[in-house]
Amino acid sequence: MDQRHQSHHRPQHPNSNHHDNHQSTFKRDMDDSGRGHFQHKRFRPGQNHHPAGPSTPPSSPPTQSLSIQRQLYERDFPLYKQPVEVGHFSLDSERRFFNDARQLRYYVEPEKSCPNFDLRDGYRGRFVKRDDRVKEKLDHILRWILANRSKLQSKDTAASSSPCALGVDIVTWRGHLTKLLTTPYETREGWLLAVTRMGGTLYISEVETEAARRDRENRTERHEEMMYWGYKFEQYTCADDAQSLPDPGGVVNTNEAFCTVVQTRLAEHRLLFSGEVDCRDKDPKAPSPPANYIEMKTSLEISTPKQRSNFHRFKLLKWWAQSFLPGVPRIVAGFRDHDGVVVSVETYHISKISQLIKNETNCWKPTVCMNFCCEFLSFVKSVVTEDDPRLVHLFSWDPHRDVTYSIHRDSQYSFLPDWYVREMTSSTSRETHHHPPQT
Ligand code: 0WD
Ligand code: CA
Repeated sequence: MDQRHQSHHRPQHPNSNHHDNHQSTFKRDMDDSGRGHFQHKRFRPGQNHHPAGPSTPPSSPPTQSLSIQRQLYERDFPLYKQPVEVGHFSLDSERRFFNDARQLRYYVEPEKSCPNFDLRDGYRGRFVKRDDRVKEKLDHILRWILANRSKLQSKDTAASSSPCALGVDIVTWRGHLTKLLTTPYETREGWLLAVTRMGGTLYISEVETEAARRDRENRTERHEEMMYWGYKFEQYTCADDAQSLPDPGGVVNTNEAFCTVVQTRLAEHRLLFSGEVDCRDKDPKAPSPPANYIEMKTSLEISTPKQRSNFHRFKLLKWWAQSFLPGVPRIVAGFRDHDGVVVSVETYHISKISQLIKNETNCWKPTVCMNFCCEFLSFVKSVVTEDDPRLVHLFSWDPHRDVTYSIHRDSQYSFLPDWYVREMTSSTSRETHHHPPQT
């Protein structure tokens, strides 16, 4: 049973944020007082985890959308705790999961500032491309959670008395959070995020939009090749261990990945997420993870003031958001020409990026990104109150629109695998003497 909510009504009261289980579709007039924003002052996340009961007056309709207007998020930077690495995992050349760091590589600084790396080399004969039609959803993270639950829970019992099984509010990929951070500035690509609550934790997993699927299926040969260039740059600059050198003659296999799992807090939201890490500083005296990690990027060389401005306004926003989230402090960027030859290499320190863009007119602001993400998570918490691994609230956003959602039970969107639900529910009841969810 699918149900779409399209109303743009604003919250009148913090407890009004229940979702409706009737078949009807709401259509209400715009409420000017709310100005399309999920009202921060009227809403106390954390006190709002339960759906409003039948006593809710009919004049308090549920909140059904969230505005992305930037000016609504221009306030103080929210609390964002220093991310702590709680674990990591590796995916091998056949995309098999290992609960270890076997795929972690070591950064080797290029000998020259103009290294002339040919990023096209090997595209035809030494490239194994991951099958991107396969949707892995949160599966690798869930495997990591099952293999490391004791770590997570012991940490939590010490820190709080939360009744939720994992001791975190949100589990997701770093890449999904990056999309949220950049949403107030995104004008081209919308997103779909599926959310399920289980054991008090919200799991957020992306669903490919129709537009993204079309783009993926209709990529030009040039675009396909350019997607390879980023991985080839990593091969020129990363070695398998701290003592060895990169091997540009080897095979590039994009199944391989090393992922960090970090825990942090954004205002009241306790986050657990994983992100792919390209390599680490090879100095054994380097700080501990994630402070020793390095993100590798490639970009077209900058030749005009217009290009520089676009780089600052659009590309640095995405680069900043992606690395800021897990606390990766440095980006090494290879600037290439149109033929895929790297003509210069530059290091960007994440902590200095906001200074770098300050003189740019019409530029993005880190505080807007973080406040929007925080509000979105509060919105999700207020909407997704029912604990059910087969229930999905699908949050949907298109450029120049508000965030809305629809509800799906036992649908194609359900994403928590049976092996995970089974394991989590059985050991929850064993350890905390709660009854297993009635599903
Ligand atoms: O199935 C899906 N819808 C997705 C799966 C979407 C995004 C990611 N993933 C999975 C993959 O398992 C991948 O190993 O997430 C992992 C990476 O997660 P992330 O770190 O949260 O993703 P993101 O920050 O968007 O990307 C980090 C890197 C990329 O580096 P660049 O420098 O291009 O940003 O992960 C790679 C890519 O190298 N990457 C992917 N690898 C496999 N599948 C994918 C993908 N769909 N997207 C980016
Ligand atoms: Ca990268």
